[in-house]
Amino acid sequence: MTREELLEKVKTSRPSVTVVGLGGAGCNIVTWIADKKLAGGKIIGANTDASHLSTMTRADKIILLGEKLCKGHGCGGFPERGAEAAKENLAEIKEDLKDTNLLFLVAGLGGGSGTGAIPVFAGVGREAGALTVACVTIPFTIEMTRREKARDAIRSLAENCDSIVVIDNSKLREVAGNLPLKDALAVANALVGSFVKNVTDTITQPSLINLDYADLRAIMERGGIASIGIGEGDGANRVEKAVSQALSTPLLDITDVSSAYGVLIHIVGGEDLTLEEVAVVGEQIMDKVPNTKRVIWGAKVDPMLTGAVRVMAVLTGVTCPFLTGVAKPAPVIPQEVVKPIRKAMEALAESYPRETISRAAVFSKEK
Ligand SMILES: Nc1nc2c(ncn2[C@@H]2O[C@H](COP(=O)(O)OP(=O)(O)OP(=O)(O)O)[C@@H](O)[C@H]2O)c(=O)[nH]1
Ligand SMILES: [Mg+2]
Repeated sequence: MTREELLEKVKTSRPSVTVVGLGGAGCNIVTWIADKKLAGGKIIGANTDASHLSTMTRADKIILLGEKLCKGHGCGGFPERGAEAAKENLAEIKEDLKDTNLLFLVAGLGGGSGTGAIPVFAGVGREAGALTVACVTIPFTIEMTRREKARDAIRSLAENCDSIVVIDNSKLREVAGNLPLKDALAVANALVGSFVKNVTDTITQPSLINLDYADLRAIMERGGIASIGIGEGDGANRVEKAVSQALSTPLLDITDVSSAYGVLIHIVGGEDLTLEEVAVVGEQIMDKVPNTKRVIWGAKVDPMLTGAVRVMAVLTGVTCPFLTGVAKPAPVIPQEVVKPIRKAMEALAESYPRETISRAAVFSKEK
């Protein structure tokens, strides 16, 4: 094979990534991703609410779901309507997803559009042979009935997705030292957004340490429920500190961290991040999550970050009390853990414009 042929091969073998934001929250999150420029991925916004969809000026494509059924007015918190609406656009959705290798479906569960449409999109993705990863938030405990709807939606997603990355908004608020609501939503959006962006960037762009599509598939294919944690560290042993924090404070309460099926670690550091620092991460994870079958990690340099490292850990194949209905008392998180996490979260929140959030349903039409 000549060098030119090889370069051509590299181009054509790059996995094609599609990110779909569904409903108000989903569209808000993918707008953040589009703002940060997603290298090597297509962004679609889909909603039954025409007015909210019209704000999605940076998406590669927008889909008004269920025009006949909802007339562009949203679906008022009814997931059955959201599902019906998405089915109205089935042919178009199939066409849009047909060549996708990796599909991210992003939504805030608990409303009508995102919650109802996400299993429909997942079914299409899986049928097309894409690695289908849902990234969802579950509503705050104050949104009681919405949490019930979210639980049902996750169960139905489990049948249609490879992995479902779940962030519990309430847990997020607690871990971050009880942030005000809007800040907590900003963090959730930036967190889900950076997960999608980091994974996409590392499999499509050269980084300090690359993940490839096959690695990701090994962890996320049929990975079930996944939980995310973040951590930040500086000074001596900064990578170790950040990884340990990220693994110990998942943003969805899980029954047992040590029994996760797979672990994906993503590290971002400044120009001073060294390969040696990152190379020890694998052993460290094996120590903390001893029953894990598969561990992968990627790292990238962000020139804006000096001295510190930021780590995101994704644990797949976990069980969580919220879904099984077996309640367990949440452990109290010590202050020394909350502080650096809060710092990382505030940095994330800063990257998210709050005015986008005020357009979401949570502030306007709770029943
Ligand atoms: N992370 C995040 N969650 C949000 C945001 N806005 C709302 N939520 C959460 O997501 C849930 C669903 O809200 P939306 O996404 O606005 O609902 P929708 O899918 O558009 O559904 P309908 O408006 O009923 O058609 C809410 O109950 C909140 O918990 C946001 O900007 N970010
Ligand atoms: Mg809406």
